[in-house]
Amino acid sequence: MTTPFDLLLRNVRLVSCAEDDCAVASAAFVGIAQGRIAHIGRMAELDAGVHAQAECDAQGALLTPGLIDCHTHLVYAGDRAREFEMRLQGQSYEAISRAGGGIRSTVRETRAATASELFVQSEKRLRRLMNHGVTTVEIKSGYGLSLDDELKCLRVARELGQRHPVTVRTTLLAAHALPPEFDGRADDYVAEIVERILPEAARSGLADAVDAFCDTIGFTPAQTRRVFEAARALGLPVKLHAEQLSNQHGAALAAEFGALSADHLEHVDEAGAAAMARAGTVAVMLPGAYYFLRDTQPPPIALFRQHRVPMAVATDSNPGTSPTTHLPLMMNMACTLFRMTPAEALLGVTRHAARALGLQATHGSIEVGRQADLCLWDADTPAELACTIGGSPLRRRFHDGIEQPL
Ligand code: DI6
Ligand code: FE
Repeated sequence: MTTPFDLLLRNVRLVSCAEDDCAVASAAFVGIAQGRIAHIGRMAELDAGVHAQAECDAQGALLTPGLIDCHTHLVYAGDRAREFEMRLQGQSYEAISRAGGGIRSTVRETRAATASELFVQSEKRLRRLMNHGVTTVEIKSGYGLSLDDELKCLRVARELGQRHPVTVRTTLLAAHALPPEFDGRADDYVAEIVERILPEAARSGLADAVDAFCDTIGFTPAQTRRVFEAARALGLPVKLHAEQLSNQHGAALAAEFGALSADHLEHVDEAGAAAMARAGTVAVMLPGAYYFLRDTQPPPIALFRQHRVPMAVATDSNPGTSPTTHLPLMMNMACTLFRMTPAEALLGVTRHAARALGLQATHGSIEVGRQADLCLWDADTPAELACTIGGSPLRRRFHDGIEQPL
């Protein structure tokens, strides 16, 4: 332990998330240098002469990796409270969507907003996410649905990451819904995505991955395949909104393309889960959307366990089906609604969420050499984190080894 630390966290209850059981190591210390984890050990072994620029005595508080929200639609304008009322009066999400509401109503407002208006609205949501422990967030486009508007949203997402102490990964989701100017011409819109939007997003370096919504109110498996082929040709990894409302065999399609993740998956079958396991595709659970749509078919957690498909948990933060910015609440819902264990829920917002973003070599666990993104909680166990409904036991948050004000 000769290197001096920039920061030394003493006396933590450490959950590294490097192991599947999320075991807690009490009386541990973590030394940080140059934004990375430099040393992990037991307090009893801590050299009294160790030198650190800054120190923090955690007094036994729980230390976890910083939380990773691996599926959000954070950049949009307006809200959909009116549709919430319509659904309370008995209209279904699909019916509202088919009548021109749903995603399309957010597209109208997002197109009308300037980049700086979008930035201001989205920044509020980002701050809330961060205040609940998020240090890495994936942000999708998908409410622009034209070349200029999709790029506008991706630029806002990138700028959010540049102006705030949080790591942002962007995903192009041009295949989210059919824009009105392409009514009845879905294949033409897919051609627009494949020939213009995707190449421009790749050329400008604005997209880290490509996603599509493969469902009855989204795009067909054949159209999704065209988007995936174009992404592959440009060297971009893919993800998929799959099997949310019906089984389109999207999970198997995603696996065929070595997708980072397939997300939602309420209606996935065993062949889909097995294909994901073979491809190393992460299953992203989105209990907020399940709850908000009052869905009744939970994703087959037992099947994912049986096939050893890594499970992540995310907010799906969006105005229509999951208007939330509370990732610890999603951990609670993953347990109460989907019967995941608290350890699975914690791995779902740390190590497995990192994998869903292709960041498994650097993020998602507390191990020497990893990014020093950390959360200190007023809690003793992972179960306490997952047990809270909507509170915020976060005490301190570190990004790149630097403490950030809450
Ligand atoms: N599935 C979802 O849950 C969100 N997008 C998607 O493909 C919903 C987006 C919205 O309703 O605005
Ligand atoms: Fe989504």
